[in-house]
Amino acid sequence: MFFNQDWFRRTKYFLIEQIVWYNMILIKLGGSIITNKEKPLSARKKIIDNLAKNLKKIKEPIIVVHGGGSYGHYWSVKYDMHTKERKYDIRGVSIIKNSMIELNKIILDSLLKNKLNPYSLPPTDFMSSNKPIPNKVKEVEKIAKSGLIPVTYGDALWFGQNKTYILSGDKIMTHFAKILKPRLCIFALNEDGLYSDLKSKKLISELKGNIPLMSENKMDVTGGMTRKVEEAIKISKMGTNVFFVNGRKPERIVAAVKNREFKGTVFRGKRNAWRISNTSRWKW
Ligand code: IP8
Repeated sequence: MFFNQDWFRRTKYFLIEQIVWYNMILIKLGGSIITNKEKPLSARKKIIDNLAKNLKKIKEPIIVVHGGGSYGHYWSVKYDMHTKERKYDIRGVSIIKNSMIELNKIILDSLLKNKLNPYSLPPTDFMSSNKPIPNKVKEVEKIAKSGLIPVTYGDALWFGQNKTYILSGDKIMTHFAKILKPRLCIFALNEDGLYSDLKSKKLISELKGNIPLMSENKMDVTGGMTRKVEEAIKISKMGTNVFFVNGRKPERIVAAVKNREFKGTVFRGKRNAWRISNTSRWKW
């Protein structure tokens, strides 16, 4: 008999594995999409609202991480604070932290307005010096599965021994991906994805091999696009697919989540590679 006890047992474990494995989605809202980096302390409220409206269409647990944009980065540049742990000006640390709370509040208000249930989580809730606390990160997953949307962000953090540092939201994505093994990671950018050539804006639909040169932004203390690509590569090597999509077209985020065709760049996770080659649903 094909449908014997062993078949049911194996199918049960396969399904459990799928549920445990493909548990949730990590979404990073880049600082350059949620704020205007040319203008200090300016949030793009319409874009944030539009992102929130589209996040509402996702029927899976999600965790949102957002960047600093013209809030955190603006003050980090002013106080010359960077990702390397040092004895920075404590006034700067306070002001950077405060500005990130302000930006976080704008994101939370927008999610609430769009009938989502955000749960603000400053990174101090799951970081100790520059390391994630695995048990705390696992709690974040439980919060997401309860229907709340954990919302965390890049921040100025205490390192220890009177040192502080800037933790990038991109780095948080990697910490979370390593511990939580999400179904996929999405970075919402102010661009369609990664370009092979900045002038012609030729989009790379799938990143394999060489990494293209990227322009540096002096307003960005955490490394801008270069950092994002580095983290995306790390995450995809852990086996999770990573998508770069344009946050101005948030329907692309929804399409990516729902396995529909979308415009963007994919960093294919090794774990998923065999699935992709065996299905025609993935169209990039
Ligand atoms: O924009 C940086 O986070 P990122 C946060 O995700 C601060 O790199 C405080 C500059």
